[in-house]
Amino acid sequence: MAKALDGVKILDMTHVQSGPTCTQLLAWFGADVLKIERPNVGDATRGQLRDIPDVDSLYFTMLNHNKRSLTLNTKHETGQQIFTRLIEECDVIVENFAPGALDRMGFSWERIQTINPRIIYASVKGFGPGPYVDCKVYENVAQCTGGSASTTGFDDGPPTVTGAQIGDSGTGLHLALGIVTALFQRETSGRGQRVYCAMQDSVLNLCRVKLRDQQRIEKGPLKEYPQYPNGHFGDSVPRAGNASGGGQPGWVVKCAPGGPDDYLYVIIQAAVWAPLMRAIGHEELIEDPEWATPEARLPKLEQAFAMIEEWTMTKTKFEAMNILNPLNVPCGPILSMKEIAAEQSLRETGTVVDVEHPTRGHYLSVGNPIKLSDSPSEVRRSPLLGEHTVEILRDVLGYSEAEIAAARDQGAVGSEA
Ligand code: CAO
Repeated sequence: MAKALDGVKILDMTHVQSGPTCTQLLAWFGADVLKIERPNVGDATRGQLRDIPDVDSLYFTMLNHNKRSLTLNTKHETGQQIFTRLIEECDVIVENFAPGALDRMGFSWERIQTINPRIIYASVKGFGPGPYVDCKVYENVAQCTGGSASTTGFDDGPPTVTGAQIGDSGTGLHLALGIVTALFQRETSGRGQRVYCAMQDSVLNLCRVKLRDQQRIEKGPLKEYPQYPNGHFGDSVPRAGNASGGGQPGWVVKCAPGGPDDYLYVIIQAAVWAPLMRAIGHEELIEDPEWATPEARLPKLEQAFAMIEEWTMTKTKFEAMNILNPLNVPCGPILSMKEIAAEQSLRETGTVVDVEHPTRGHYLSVGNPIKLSDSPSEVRRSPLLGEHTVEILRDVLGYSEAEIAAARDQGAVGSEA
């Protein structure tokens, strides 16, 4: 079956996590992603956090599915000629180097546009224009500067980073949308354009509700925060522990048998107050004016969740969920990564996939979380370093065997393959 991005060629200059997340998604939608890596070196993540000696790490394999790898020294003269030919052939160039790296290679946006006016040039950087524009940035720096860390954790603890890679993968997702949008606009304009996503901006976009709360706090206390009514509010959004970010109060409650992930997240949605109270054995509170309305409950949320917890501690998180779900109580178990890896329904939808790799054997990965009915995603293993160098030079650029051998002898392309 045809794929949504069949025929789109991506010149992939990305490394580590943010850029590769973006190009992997485009590859899953059918784009031909040509990953350019430094000869003999490759993406640094190939060697990071290795679990098997001399084998591409899971860090790399899980972010580079469905791509082809070409090793090319873009600072070498012949390498630059090849790179120029690739710019001519491709629809999109994506990079997430430190600021200015591509310019230092001699490829400014102006030059890239001259080589191919239809190309879309997409970048991830730590910051947008401003005082920090030249800074290198990794995940947690973005979480800290984008407003996530200051609003995550508990009131009496330090700012906390989250396990979700909202700076890296989150920005990669934003960038992918920018690229597809630019491809769409090119249909009418005939021109490429620059797409730029700053990690700080992407994290802030995901922290939108906290900027909402910053403006609310100036008008009075945030009543749904655990600090209300007895705690202290300063002049900026405090950390809210596990409180729900929306208009309905939620919290994490302990379940049996009390292991580190034996918890259930429960939301006391106004509409289900009565069945929830009936389920936990507190029918007397259903009509009690001290408890019956969301406003009456607001100052007593800690007590409300303590009552719910008394009940959940007598059940496993799944037993509690099985009772509450039919009552329409919004709730969800805290799932450990071990449980997620074993979850059959995620395997069936292709969200968790088992991938075969020639040097590492089988491993689990996250498949495409975006499901299109007319563009199925199959997950193909990540490429070995330089695995497709010859194939790309020959089939995409039309190089002869002699030209390929010459480029290899000069060190412009790698000799891994
Ligand atoms: N041939 C020749 N040189 C190459 C090359 C190739 N194929 N590929 C990369 N290089 C060069 C670059 O041109 C750069 O050289 P200069 O320093 O001379 O310009 C050099 O390799 C290293 O690039 P870098 O500075 O991007 O790499 P780093 O490891 O020092 O920094 C990172 C890593 C992530 C901090 C930085 O790239 C960055 O800030 N990126 C933007 C933000 C970002 O994406 N962060 C997310 C990281 S996790 O997803």
